[in-house]
Amino acid sequence: MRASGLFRERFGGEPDGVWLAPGRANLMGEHTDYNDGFVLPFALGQGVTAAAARNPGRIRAGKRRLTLCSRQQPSDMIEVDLDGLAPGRVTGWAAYPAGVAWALEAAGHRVPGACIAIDSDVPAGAGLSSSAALECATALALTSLGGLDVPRAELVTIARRAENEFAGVPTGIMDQSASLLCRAGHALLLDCRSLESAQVPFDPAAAGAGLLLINTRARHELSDGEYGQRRAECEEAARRLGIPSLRFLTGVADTDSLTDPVLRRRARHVVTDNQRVLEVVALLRAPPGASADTYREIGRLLAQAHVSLRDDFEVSWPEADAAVEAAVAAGASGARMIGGGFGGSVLALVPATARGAVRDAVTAAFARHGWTAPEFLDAVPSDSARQISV
Ligand code: GAF
Repeated sequence: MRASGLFRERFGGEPDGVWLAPGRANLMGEHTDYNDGFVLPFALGQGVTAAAARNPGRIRAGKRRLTLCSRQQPSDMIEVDLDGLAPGRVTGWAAYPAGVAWALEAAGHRVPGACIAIDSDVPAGAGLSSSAALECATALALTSLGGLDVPRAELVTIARRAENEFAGVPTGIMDQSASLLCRAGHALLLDCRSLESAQVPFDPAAAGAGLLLINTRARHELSDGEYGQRRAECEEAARRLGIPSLRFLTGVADTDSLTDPVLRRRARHVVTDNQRVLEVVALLRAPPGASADTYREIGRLLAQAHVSLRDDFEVSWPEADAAVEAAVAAGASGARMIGGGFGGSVLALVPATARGAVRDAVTAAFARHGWTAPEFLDAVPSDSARQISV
């Protein structure tokens, strides 16, 4: 409850409540969300915590304000006027919570002035959706403090709008959906076209396996242009194929008419990754329940997905390739880069008996390259955003 401690230190008094929103890992379906495709993320045990209180005492000159501080940015105390809030007015990390307030108001929900203290145990820049978690924790805090009854599905679109239009980062809808809709012991199958979702039982520990996240410490930024370029390439491929989005591809053969080899590779990744999502879901749902064999098959699909992201979508990076290779050589059933790419984390599916060997092998590979040692986190499919104390 370090956010409550920070609240007391910086604002004095007790928060009215503490809300937690998790980061996410994605089991399958990368760069498919903005192509109207399928994704299969799960929420992590790690998350962003917001300790918050309504602050009538801080309403000066009739203005409603958000006052924001963060344990990760200790020198900041940021004041945001809620009246007249507009994209571009707030930059840096505070753009995410301020953007949520803006998007809530744009959707017709009047946000109260509030003091919010933020803490996080999701490593930033590790491709684990710390930004979406910050948005979703803020969204729950502001709606609860304001007595606003906003359905989760609407909060997902509000948080995404904050990221796209206020913070100016052109993401899809996966990360906010994962943070707000996932359930412990499950992955979330989301159809990004219809926005229908389903909970898929996902409990590798019950079959003697585990999920290891390897933060390669190569930092990734979604705002640096490569992500937007991939989006644009996918849109161009769909336009040349005469379909509304790459979701409408039914198989690899449908990409043959693309004469541009780069666009053909991008489209091939999207169609095959959509298929892999559905294959993983079928494996997890097959009776009598997921076994060690199921997880070996899922591992095989993870390995295929990494090759597709590396060679067809070209979003992998050297540390991720080395981590995947070392993890699989040391006994992981499969591993792949997750998230937007160009930095961040690898997800490895590892039999419990091989966990130590995989960690050692990846650490040794990084040392051989002279790279900063990787960070390892256990990924346990966890619950979505919630209030954790009153
Ligand atoms: C990032 C984005 F935020 C998601 O919307 C998604 O596109 C992902 O990269 C790639 O699958 O996490």
